[in-house]
Amino acid sequence: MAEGTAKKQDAGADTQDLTDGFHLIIDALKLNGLNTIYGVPGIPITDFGRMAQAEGIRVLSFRHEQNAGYAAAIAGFLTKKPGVCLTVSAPGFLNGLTALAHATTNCFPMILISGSSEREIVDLQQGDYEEMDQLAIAKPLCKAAYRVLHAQDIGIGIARAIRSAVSGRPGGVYLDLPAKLFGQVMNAEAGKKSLVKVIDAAPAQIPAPDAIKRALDVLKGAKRPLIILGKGAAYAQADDAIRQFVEKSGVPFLPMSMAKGLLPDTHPQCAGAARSTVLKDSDVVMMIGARLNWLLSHGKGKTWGDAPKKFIQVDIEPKEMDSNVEIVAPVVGDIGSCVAALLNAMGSKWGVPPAEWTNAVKAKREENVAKMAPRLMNNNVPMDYHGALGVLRTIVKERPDAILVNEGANTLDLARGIIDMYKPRKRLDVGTWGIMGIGMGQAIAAAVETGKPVLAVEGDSAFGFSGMEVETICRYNLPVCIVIFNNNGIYRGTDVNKASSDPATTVFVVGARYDKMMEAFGGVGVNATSPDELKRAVNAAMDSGKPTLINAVIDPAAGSESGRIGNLNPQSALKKK
Ligand code: ADP
Ligand code: TPW
Ligand code: MG
Repeated sequence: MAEGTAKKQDAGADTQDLTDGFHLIIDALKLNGLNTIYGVPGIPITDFGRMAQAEGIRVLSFRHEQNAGYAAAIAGFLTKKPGVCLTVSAPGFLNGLTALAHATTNCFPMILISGSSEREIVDLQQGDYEEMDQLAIAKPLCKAAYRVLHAQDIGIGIARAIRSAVSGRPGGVYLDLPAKLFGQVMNAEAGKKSLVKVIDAAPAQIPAPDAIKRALDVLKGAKRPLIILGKGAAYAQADDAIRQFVEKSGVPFLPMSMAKGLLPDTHPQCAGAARSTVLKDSDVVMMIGARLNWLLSHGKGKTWGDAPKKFIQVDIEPKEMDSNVEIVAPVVGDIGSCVAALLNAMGSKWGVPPAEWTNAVKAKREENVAKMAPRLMNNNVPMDYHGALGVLRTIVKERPDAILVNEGANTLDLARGIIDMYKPRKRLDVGTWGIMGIGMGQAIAAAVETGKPVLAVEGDSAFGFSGMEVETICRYNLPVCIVIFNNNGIYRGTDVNKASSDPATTVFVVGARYDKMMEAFGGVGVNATSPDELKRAVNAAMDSGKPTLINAVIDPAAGSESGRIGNLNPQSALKKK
């Protein structure tokens, strides 16, 4: 009997090998190398999860679909294969939908598979169990949405979902599987034939030679060039070519948050510590897998200074060009192919940028690094952000293979600036939307997909959005060390409500002990009040690989409103008037 098939006795004497929707979905996923599912069980997908596990798929059960979805999204970023999230109908689907929208926004390939109720009842709005027209709701939030009604279409449905997620600009795909589909039976042989192994799911997109020449001409003419590497460049897994290109060009580079480590932050050309200078003073900027969105002030305004600028953009999405400012040299293609073509066309006589510029960038960078150094070595109790992050910075330097997950406001902005990264795709964070709540989902997927130890540096508020997943981390015994920067609240723990006895909207229970949460599930909990205690606890956790949560007590007055983006608060516009 073929794998994944059920033998059924006909009423007559002859027997026929049959398969069903359950097994066809499992076989289709496995055939395409999708061997991990992140989800939450329930009607109508409980048995599917059990069967998938029995058939060798790793099925990780979460406590909330949103966290499973964030896990799937980041699995997509890390592996270039769609991360799969599995949910029940209506409420489970909606819980997973935030993560699907997040994946689409961040250009991560992901497939949200949700069970759904009876089509006939949903469409007549007759009030089925968890009734909802999920396909219609998912559509505006993802790249593509499909529904499979018949077992013989499962192979095609999953193939379409995979292609849509990973080809071109990657993103989220919704796959709607009505309850009835799972139990549909069909001939096993015909079922096997109906499955599709997707060939070349993300075909190379070769840039036009003219576009390459135009880009290099602009770059060559620059007096003060800058390369900005974004998370699309990290996603592309063209690490060697990118490094060669940057080094051969001699151009200072600025990594966006999740592109840190593509080249080490300590690389002589890294301009991370001279960010405002290079954005303001550069005359030609080449973006590789980075968008000119709010994170880069849309390519204009004070951040970019008065000097006229020319932009070169390397991206797989043609519509991205000119989205915010004019792009004088668009290079459309996949980053691996584009960077290879650039390298090739540079030839052997490529000159480096004027020393006046590269020396100015270097001087600014050294000045800023020197200014920061003493603050990172402070031993204040209670700890401030710099004292605590100084310790974590050294730990990451000593353990460059570890994956850093990071969310919060001050906890995010300061950690991003202070903790140097040394290898590609080791820094995972809040992404394009600045989402709180990605932490535990990302930590779990990072551990599962890479097998490397994970250090999650979390604001106390940020952690709260996905905190219950510490049970998941303990249940699967994952090598995750969570450090909570506990400043008693959002941005600061010092706000006072003068109008009533209710606490202010941004403060939490004073002196909370998040470490006890971890102990409740058999993990290691530590309360750390000094940089020394923090260092010892993190090192012990990283050495042992035991699930650990460290409650790092941070001075509640140390942070600032909204971290580095306080200027985006509407109130700050009023104050300026
Ligand atoms: P960051 O937030 O790091 O600045 P963004 O998410 O804004 O990065 O931009 C990533 C860009 O990378 C997107 O415009 C996306 O189309 C592009 N991209 C993603 N993968 C590839 C790839 N393989 N080749 C080319 N471009 C890619
Ligand atoms: C899904 C708004 C941005 S940052 C933040 C919130 C609630 C928490 C900051 O406090 P934290 O960090 O984590 O304790 P720190 O070090 O400054 O004290 N809901 C979502 N996403 C966002 N971004 C918010 C709310 C927000
Ligand atoms: Mg906080």
